[in-house]
Parts: sequence; C-alpha cells; structure tokens
Amino acid sequence: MRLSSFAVAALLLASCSPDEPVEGVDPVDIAPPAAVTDLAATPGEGSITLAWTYPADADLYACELRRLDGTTAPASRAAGELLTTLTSLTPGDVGNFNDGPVSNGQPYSYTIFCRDTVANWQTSVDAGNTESAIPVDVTPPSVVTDLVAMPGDGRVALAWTHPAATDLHSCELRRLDGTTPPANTTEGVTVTTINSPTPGDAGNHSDVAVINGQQYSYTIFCRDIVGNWQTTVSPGNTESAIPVDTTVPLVVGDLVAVPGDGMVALAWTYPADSDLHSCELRRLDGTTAPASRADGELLTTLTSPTPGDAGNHSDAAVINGQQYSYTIFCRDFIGNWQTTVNAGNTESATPLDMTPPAVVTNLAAAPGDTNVTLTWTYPNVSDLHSCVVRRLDGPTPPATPTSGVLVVTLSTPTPGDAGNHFDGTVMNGQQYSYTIFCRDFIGNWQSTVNAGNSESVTPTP
Ligand SMILES: [Ca+2]
Ligand SMILES: [Ca+2]
Ligand SMILES: [Ca+2]
Ligand SMILES: [Ca+2]
Repeated sequence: MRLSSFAVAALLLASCSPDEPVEGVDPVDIAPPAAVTDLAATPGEGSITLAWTYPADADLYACELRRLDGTTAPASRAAGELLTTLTSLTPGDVGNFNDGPVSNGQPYSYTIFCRDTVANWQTSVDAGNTESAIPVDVTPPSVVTDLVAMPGDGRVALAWTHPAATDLHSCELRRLDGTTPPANTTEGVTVTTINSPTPGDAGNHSDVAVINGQQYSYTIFCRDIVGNWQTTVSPGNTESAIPVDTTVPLVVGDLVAVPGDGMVALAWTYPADSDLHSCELRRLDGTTAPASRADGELLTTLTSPTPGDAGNHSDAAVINGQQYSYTIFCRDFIGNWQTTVNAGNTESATPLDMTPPAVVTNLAAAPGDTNVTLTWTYPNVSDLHSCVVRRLDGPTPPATPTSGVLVVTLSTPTPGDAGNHFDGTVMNGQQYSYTIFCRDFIGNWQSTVNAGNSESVTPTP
C-alpha cells in the first residue's frame, strides 16, 4: 500500500530515524528523482526550443521548467520564473518545450527540477539540467514592392515601397546592364544605399549614371538591423528601363543673309550640343521665314556639322529682286528636331542685280561734212535697258556716263544687235571723242572705257 503525504508526515514525527524501515509499514520514500539530462536550448527567431531526457526513476511524477533572464540558470525552485509544469511523464523519455515569444538578442537561462510522487524535489543543478541561449533574429525583411523604373533623358527614375518590417535597417538598389536584374547582393553595381528607410514608406532614386539607349535592370535588396538580407527577386523588387535622349539641340544662332547679285550668302553659328547630327536650311519666298520643317523648301541638309562652329551656304537659286526668308532647323543623333524659330535662326534677304551690262563693241566713227556717223554692236545681255552716246571735244573720250555731253539716249535696244547714230551737231576741223555707256533695268551703269566703245574723229568737208 501507499501512504498519503499526511501519513508519511505523521510517521516522520513518530520516528527519530526515518531512513530505517518502520515495522508494519512500507519504507518511507525520501529519495528524489535524478535530474533531467541532455538539456539543450536551441535559439530561434523570438523563441528558444528546449529538449531534454527525463530521469528513469519509476516514481517520476512532474518536473518544473524555470527560467531566469541572463546567463545564470535558476539555482533552485525559488529562482526565476516557472515556465511550465510538466506532468504525465514517462521516465526516460525525451521532453521538449518551446519558449516564446522572447526577445531576440537577450540571453535566457533554464533549469528543470523534477519530483517524485511523494513530492521529493530533486535540487541538483548541473550541466545536464541547465542551459542558456540567446534567441536570434533570422528573419530578413520582406521584399520591396511596386518598384517602377521610368526611363528619362540620361536618367532612370525609380520608385518603390519599402517593406513594412519594423527592424528594417537599409536597402540597396543594385543595377546590371541588360535585361536581367541582379539576382543577389553581389551581382551588378550598387546604385545607392538607402539607410534607415521608414518601413512601409515610399522610396525613390534617380539614377543618372546611365547612357541613353542602354538597357539597365534593377533589384532592391533590404536587410534588417542584425544583417539578415532579403534575397527574394520578384516582379515587385525588380525592373528594367532604357533611358532615352529626348533633348533637342539648341537653336542655330547669328544667322545672317547677305543679299548678292543672283545669290544670298548665308552664315550662322551651329549649336554647341555634342550630339548635333545635322541641320536643314529651309527657304520661303517672301518676308516670313519657314515656321517648321514642313514649311517652305529644303535648300540643303548640312551633315556632320561641328558643334559650335560657323557654317555658311550660298543660295544661288534665287531671282534678283525677289525676297527670300530662311530658317535653319537642327536635329541630334536620335532624331530629336529643334523646332524653335527665333531671330537667331531666321533671316530674310532680297538679292540684287549689281551687274552692269557688258561693253558696247565695234564702235566706229565715220567723219562727214559737219557730221559723224557712229556704228556699234550692243552688248548681248538680257537685261539691257538703254545706252547713251556721250561726247567730249578733243582726243579724250568721256570716262563716265555723265561726262561730256549727251549726244543721244538709245532706248530699248535689242541685245547683240547693231546700232547706229548720225551726229549732225559737230563742226568741221574739230576733234570729237565718243563713248557709249549702257545700263541695265536696275540702273547698273557699265563704266568701262576701251577701244570697243570709244572712238575719236574729226569731221571734214
Ligand atoms: Ca523517489
Ligand atoms: Ca529580422
Ligand atoms: Ca539630344
Ligand atoms: Ca545686270
């Protein structure tokens, strides 16, 4: 039979030698169980998993798992806090317990005390029934989401949402050339490190270390304060983009149009843009310069200009007296056309006839009695308007269209034809010298005096 605790206590009171068997009753059990063995404490994320082996004592009844903060295990059942009382035990079996939540980085120490059915508590504390552990954070932050990469001109604008992890420490924006984003924190280059981001908040970065036309792929990796890196690569934290040149060249400057005879001489300064590809010189009849590349006619395409250098063009496809207006438009290598029209890249000009007719030829002066008969050949120029026969007394012919006296004005002569004039206003014995000067419709006077258009003669009876 078994004695109740009460009966044992009564027997203990009745005997001064309790270790000895008492006549007529079972020997009193005063031996506690052995201690648990092989206690192990495995730290986890916010938890510690404990495992041990129960003592083999047949009268094992219950055990207490106690815990103390720090590195010293509870030395007795009065120390630390009782985590759990383990009952319905099988002697010699393994036991386990998961202690959590506990604070990561904080040491915890454990002891297990066991008792038998009559409440004899084992009090020993040794390596077998004590253990310490520090739970560790092994959980990386979740993945960045909503990453977008907007291609710009010489830049890629990235935006995303940081993970909501409260222990978020920093994130790294990494980049690889091409279509495949970095697969881990060593692939590609670090574009930027975002320190102390606010968990769950939006982040952004403008990557300007890029070349237009080149594809770039990005991944953002984040870590927590103990250094757990998130390694996931997903649509949420990766993105590719190709920055593009959208900047048009600057405008041509200093355009001048100098009217000439049957031509307009244009000069200008090219814009200094390094990606200047070519320019178009366009022309419209009249006072208004081409407003766009759809306006007027293309006079010439200026290829491979040197940025910032001077340029020029001679427009000979013009009619004198007609006004022309010019605009120069430039483009870059991508094909971005500059569309601005201002004083710097527009100009108007009216080419002018400044060419006098050629000289009369074959002038002959036949002396008569108080007269001189002149014959010549008109110059063969299409814009021949009129000629004048001028005369000076003496051996020297008139040098200009206004010197000497006007003998006759020859209107609307036929170019290249023969002409003649009978000068009956002369005296015998007096020497006379003639020059014929011609002009065109604009009024350009031919001023040459030579053997062809001058002659001296002395009328005789
Ligand atoms: Ca016992
Ligand atoms: Ca963590
Ligand atoms: Ca450009
Ligand atoms: Ca002329």
